[in-house]
Amino acid sequence: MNDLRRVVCLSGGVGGARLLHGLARALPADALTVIVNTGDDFRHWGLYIAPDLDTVMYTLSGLGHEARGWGLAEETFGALEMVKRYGGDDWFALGDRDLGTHLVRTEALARGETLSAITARLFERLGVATRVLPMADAPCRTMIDTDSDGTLPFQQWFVRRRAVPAVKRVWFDGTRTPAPGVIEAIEGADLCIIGPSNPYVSVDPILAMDGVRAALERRKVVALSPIVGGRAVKGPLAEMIQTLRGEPASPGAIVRHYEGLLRGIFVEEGDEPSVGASGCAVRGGRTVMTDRAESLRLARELLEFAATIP
Ligand code: FO1
Repeated sequence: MNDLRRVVCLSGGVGGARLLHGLARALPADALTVIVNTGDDFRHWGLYIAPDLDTVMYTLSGLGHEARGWGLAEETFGALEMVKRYGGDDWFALGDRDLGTHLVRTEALARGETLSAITARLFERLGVATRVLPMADAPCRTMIDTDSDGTLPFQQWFVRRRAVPAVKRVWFDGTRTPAPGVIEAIEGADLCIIGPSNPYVSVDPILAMDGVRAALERRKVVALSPIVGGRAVKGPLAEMIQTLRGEPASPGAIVRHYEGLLRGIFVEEGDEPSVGASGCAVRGGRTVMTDRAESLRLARELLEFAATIP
């Protein structure tokens, strides 16, 4: 583990960010590069919102709301109350302090600064040393074809409709050009980690960028399972696996979803048999991150496991 100089982690929001908090502490300061899903990004109240980047930023800076996983710990919702009184859109809860992030980012984008440059600046201002890259500078929106509600942009499906409409298909609308540094980071990595994020809506958008999957195929890639005992740690993943793959949710289904990409998967103790004879190494342990000490313990165990894989 100690000779790991360059580690890349692909991450969505809450679950991925919790692992990152541990990885950032388990690894030397300059060893970790994070590539974050921006398929969730959207415009709301005229502002550019990047939920997964912000979840990662607030978590790594220690400012995040630990139990909820997204947004800031010390937060009020006065602006949201006023929007509600005016009859505006109140289904997406932007906090008063969180609004500061969106105002600065939206203004910088309007001035022509790139999302990756803004991201680097905001993380630095919050004292985060980890290198964090958005998957792309231009928009690529995750779209959800549903049985009951037609096609919905991700946040409309996930937050507004509470992920209730059954998913028929997930697709990506927009750029296929990765942000500067994404491919180079993967190509230079000793180890690539896929965080415990939803493969369909958090990791696949990153894999859809030109050259990302091909670059990963040439590296050692390990994942932390987002499925524990047949259920998703958070969100609608178990139902999605059942409807989109026609099999029960399990770490084995995650391995098969990534189609040969994974050299190893770290799963909840007892879930090992689901992976079967896939050629993918398996290690069991405790995978649910209840607090920051658990994130660090799990990050260390994941790195130790990865070191055993040739
Ligand atoms: N998730 C919710 O379920 N409801 C919300 O009102 C909500 C607001 C919100 C505001 C800022 C932000 O950065 C994230 C927010 N999230 C909210 C989380 C977010 O939409 C999702 O968890 C991710 O997009 C999925 O990774």
